[in-house]
Amino acid sequence: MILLIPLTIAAQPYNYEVPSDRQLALLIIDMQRDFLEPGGFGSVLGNNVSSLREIVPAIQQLQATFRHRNLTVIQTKECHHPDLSDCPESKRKRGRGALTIGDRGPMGRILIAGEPGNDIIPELAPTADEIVIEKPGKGAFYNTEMEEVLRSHTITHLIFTGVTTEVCVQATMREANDRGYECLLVEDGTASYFPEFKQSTLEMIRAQGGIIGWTATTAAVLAGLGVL
Ligand code: C5J
Repeated sequence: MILLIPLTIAAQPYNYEVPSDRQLALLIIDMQRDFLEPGGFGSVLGNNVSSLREIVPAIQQLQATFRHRNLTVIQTKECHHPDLSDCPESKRKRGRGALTIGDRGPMGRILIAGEPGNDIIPELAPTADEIVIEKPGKGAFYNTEMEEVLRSHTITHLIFTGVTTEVCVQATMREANDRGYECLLVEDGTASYFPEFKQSTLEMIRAQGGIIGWTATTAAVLAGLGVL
């Protein structure tokens, strides 16, 4: 018999209730070298990538807790096929930097699946049995198996972490919300190259009674899971 453990997480704009921990998944969005290390996609777009590392310890704590409780952890990677058949020309042209998607940089071809720079950072590397969804878009539902994966694991509640807050994290959270998932964004588990965009995103999500979902700190999520 599987024990159903309900959870309550202290969140904004009000408590986040999960009927059973088995319905909960941790989503780690795009914690890839391409976004966190010099020479990757984030830096060729002109961003200072160093500040994004600040969220790594918080995500590590959540990842370890979910693993320990045998709860679902899903990572995503933004990437394209080597022949770029899944990359719209409009996306390649955007940014107008010296290098673009598919070009060779110091960590291999930028944003291409299988290249060293496209890997998840070693601190958060998935185990062999964890789910990693490769996505060609900003949202993780577009052109991926995300919905089938969530359904097959009977997941209804999603805890969001990763980068960048206002691009891939927010896009995925909005896609999930429209599909009926109950979404919570971890305030200190997400980062942007633009701190003010992160702050605005947190406020947008939880405004109007939680129009897109909830936000909470890592400590509150861990307390809800009975860890702290
Ligand atoms: C971006 C992402 N910022 N993972 N991707 O292009 O947010």
